[in-house]
Amino acid sequence: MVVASPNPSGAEKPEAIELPVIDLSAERTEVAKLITKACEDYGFFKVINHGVPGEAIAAMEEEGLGFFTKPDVEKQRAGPATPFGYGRKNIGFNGDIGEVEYLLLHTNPLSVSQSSITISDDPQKFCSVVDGYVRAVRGLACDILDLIAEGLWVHDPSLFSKMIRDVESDSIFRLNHYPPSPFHHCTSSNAVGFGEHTDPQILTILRSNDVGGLQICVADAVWVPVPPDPTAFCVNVGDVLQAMTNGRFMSVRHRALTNIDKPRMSMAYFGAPPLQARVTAPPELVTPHSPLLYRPFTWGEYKKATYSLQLGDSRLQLFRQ
Ligand code: GA4
Repeated sequence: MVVASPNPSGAEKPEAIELPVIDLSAERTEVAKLITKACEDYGFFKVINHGVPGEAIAAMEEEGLGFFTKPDVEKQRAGPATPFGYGRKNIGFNGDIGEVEYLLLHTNPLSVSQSSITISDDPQKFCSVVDGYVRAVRGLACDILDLIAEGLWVHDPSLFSKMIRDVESDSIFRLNHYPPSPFHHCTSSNAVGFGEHTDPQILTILRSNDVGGLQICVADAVWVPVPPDPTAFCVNVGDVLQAMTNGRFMSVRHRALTNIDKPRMSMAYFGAPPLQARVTAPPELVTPHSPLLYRPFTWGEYKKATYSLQLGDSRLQLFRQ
């Protein structure tokens, strides 16, 4: 079992932080400013009044729980994750492990319908629930990306959102289930469910049940818990957005720990460009004072690098110029 590395010795246990909470029903220009500031200062924020229907969330949660409570043999029929499908403990292809089981799906409807055959006894229902949820969170991600373009004064207001609206978008959807797991006596640490990493894509829209576990890494490697909030979505900047904002936004490291007594289930939508899309910062964000930080690359190239490395590796570094 992998246990959480403690914070630097002598440091007190960090208090949970309250991420910036952004009310999407507030005045647009103000919201754009707040989101941009949150992306610069934290790389993470929460949104409320997000417009994702409660029924779409509840139905997705029910499908997820329905799957994870199935007997092992049945779940294994949807695996192994290559990378899509059901996975357990193994993350990626380079030896990363964690106390987690998951379903990883491509959001393309054809792919969802193929995967659902082994996931659910009612594949059609499963597909329509995933489709409803993914449409709603994709809409939310696009709204946020348009607000970001506004907040950054980028000329093309849909510069970021058009990448995930594209029918060829390589966006994915993940359900993570962290079964309760015992406290590690020797180190007094919780087991690591999903090890530290940054998200490679543009933007992640995450929610969980009422059980904590998410931690984000703030300056000097201090891990700070983010309390669960099922009424909100937690949004974070991915590596591609860090590159496209020429390093103005940070794709922040985060991880998930398990709990001793309660199961955590999270659902994450990762908005990504099409494989052949070119990723680079627009000229407005490149100045003599902030020259282009990363060489232009395609999402396909970046994804290949991601899968050739381990979960915790700093892959964006390889693209520095
Ligand atoms: C982290 C973010 C997403 O969950 C994910 C993960 C992917 C996987 O589980 O297949 C990766 C990981 C994630 C980054 C490094 C590589 C790829 C596991 C791994 C070791 C689906 C993604 O896109 O990148």
